[in-house]
Amino acid sequence: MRKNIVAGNWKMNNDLAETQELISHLKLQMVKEPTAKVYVAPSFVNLYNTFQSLKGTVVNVAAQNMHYAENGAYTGEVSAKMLKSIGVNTVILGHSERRALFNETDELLAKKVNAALENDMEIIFCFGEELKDRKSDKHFEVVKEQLENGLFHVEKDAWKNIVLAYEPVWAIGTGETASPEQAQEMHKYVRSLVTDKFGKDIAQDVSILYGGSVKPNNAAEIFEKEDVDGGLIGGASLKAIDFLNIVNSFS
Ligand code: G2H
Repeated sequence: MRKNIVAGNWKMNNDLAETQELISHLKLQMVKEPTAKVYVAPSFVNLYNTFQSLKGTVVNVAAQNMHYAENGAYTGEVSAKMLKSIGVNTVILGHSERRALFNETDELLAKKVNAALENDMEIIFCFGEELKDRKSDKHFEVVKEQLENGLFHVEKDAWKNIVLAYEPVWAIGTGETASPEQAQEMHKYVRSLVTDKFGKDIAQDVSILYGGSVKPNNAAEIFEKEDVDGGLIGGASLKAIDFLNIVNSFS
């Protein structure tokens, strides 16, 4: 049975004091047994203190990115080894902002995927089409290509460490959400791609999250769709009450 997952992607938000405040609200208000596995992904600066503060709670901590090399002359970058050394075992890879603003290609992402798996890390792998792709009816094609080029080279065994996150770029931070039907349609398609390449068992077990303007008032109708197993939440994860409402949106 695949897991329900809700992950808060804090992006480049929250300084130290704001991070500590958000964590203290999360700790106070989080239920003991949420119906989803919960993650938060702070900036690198706040990863260690967030991990330490949330130790022993149900909230897991993920990094928003990492480099593929183990160490070396890569100014400004952070490796899997560094993340693991502070206890962080999960990384978000391929977020559309990394793809669009930092020129991350499928080929680069394939290297990052390999590095994460070599270090036995869990990956939340993001993909999704831009508005022009959807308008020209190329959204399935684009998503297929992103998955085939960035992720589908992995061994079957790697899938126990992989979570997928469909994030249509046109719905990110725009207030515009894909309809539950649009999300379901794409998630079902993605599961069929995983079935074709890796078999039914793996496809049925992999959690596929939806991301893009998920809010407390639309989470439930999206999460109730058969192939939607939770969400990657940006803006609404910055307020504990909103995030927790989303975490509790599973029926
Ligand atoms: C998509 C999402 C979180 P938001 O980027 O990854 O952000 O919920 O603000 O659209």
